Amino acid sequence: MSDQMVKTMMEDPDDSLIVLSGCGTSGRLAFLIASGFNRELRQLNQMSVCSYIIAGGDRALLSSQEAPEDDPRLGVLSLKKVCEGKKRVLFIGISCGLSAPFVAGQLDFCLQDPEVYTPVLVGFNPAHQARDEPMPGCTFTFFSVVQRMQELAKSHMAFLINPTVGPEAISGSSRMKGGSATKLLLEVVFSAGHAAAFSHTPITYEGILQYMRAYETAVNITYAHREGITALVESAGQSLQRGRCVCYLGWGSLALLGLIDASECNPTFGADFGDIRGFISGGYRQLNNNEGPLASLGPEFYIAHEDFLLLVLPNLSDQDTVVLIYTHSDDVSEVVKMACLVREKTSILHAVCHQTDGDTAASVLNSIPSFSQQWELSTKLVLNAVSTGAHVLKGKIYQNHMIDVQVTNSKLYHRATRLLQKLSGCPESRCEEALLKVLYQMDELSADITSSDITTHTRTARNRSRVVPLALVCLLTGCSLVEAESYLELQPIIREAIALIDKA
Ligand code: S6P
Repeated sequence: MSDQMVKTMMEDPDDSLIVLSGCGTSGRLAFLIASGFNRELRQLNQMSVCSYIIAGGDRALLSSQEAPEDDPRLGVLSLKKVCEGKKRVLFIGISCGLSAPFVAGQLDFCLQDPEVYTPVLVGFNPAHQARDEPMPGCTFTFFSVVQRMQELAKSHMAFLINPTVGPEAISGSSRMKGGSATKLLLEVVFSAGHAAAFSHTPITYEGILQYMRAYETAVNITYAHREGITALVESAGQSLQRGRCVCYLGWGSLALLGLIDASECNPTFGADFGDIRGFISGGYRQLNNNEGPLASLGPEFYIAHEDFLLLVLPNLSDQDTVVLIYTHSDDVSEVVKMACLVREKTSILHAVCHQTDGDTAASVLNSIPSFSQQWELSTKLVLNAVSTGAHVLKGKIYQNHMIDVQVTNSKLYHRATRLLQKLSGCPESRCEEALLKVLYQMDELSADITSSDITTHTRTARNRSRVVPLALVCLLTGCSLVEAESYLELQPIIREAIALIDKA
């Protein structure tokens, strides 16, 4: 049904708008999908009909901005702004865990004005597991919003797309399965709406199944390259273990997947922005984001190949890994030129290259989902494996959990506390206390600190690193914060650091 809505919107682009919105990786995928869809429409000389919203604005496309996720009012304000003057809005809120207050605020706003807004929620938790925690300044929770949507879904005034995709390979890392499922599902919905609006192809169950199967084939082909992916993960892991870097140099829309994967490493693994970096041929011109060039915000936002050549390449050594990401339809001579320049500095050079087997131009153009959508998914899977695998090798995963997670919003604060409980076996109150001691860098907590709210704690967390590993070492060994810091400095892998302390 939501694909029917997409069709209706496309037939009346002047008064209609499709808005995709999310936080963190869900917002980045909103950007990727909306941009891809608008590009397709432009190629058909049609008006763009899609907009994206990412919590924290465009800087969140490339860097970690976790705090705005907690703000439902900010979500509403940004939604009102993009929808000004529109008579019909299909709002697609993405929250893999059915948890982001930013998205809950937007959905609640849509539910209050059904004449204009049709809300769709995309996520991968069963509805009864939606977050039921009070949000600042709100009378509703994510869960209560989901309940209202379920009611309206009966009369097709709202839609809930929340298949269960199973647990993530690394607990909590919704960027992987959740992110891939978001891309796949929404592209299927959009492709079906698109085909119905422009080539009068009726939307059928079989048609949808066929789109899904094309993605299934893309996934199977990708994982058939096991050896290649393993070699890539090993090189990237070695580079990170040696304190060196991994650079993704991409062309076309595939480069976006590199930028996205790199940007996730900070909040997910506590990585430095220089550890894994993405660059895109054409820089911001190719990115075509709402707010335009962001390079003035600092080196984290230097994304063009020229920036790589000027600022990164001169310092590369034989221990850095470079990955070229392109398709046979990109300017391959440019790729070769880049490969030669990189080779002068490092021999660890890999390529993720996509092409069709014995294709004809027609099959490339007519495929639904398009080849570029399938290549994007395939690239996402490979790069997710590379960055996750490399961080596993670096010791950033402890018992299948992302242990060095940032504690910069309420979801992550609760996750960190639960993680400490699970891994240390200590009661919740002791774990939270250990977390706060690391955040405020003191062995005894003052009453001022213990009575502060989570927003204050998560704000303080912005300037801290290795918060959860330090708290865990303190809890498991009973050592002081200063001792834990010095052991983790000597041995960043928690298991080994604990063994060192036990031996001492
Ligand atoms: C990705 C990372 C975050 C989430 C963001 C939104 O691995 O965990 O950046 O993308 O917190 O999560 P959700 O559940 O609302 O999609």
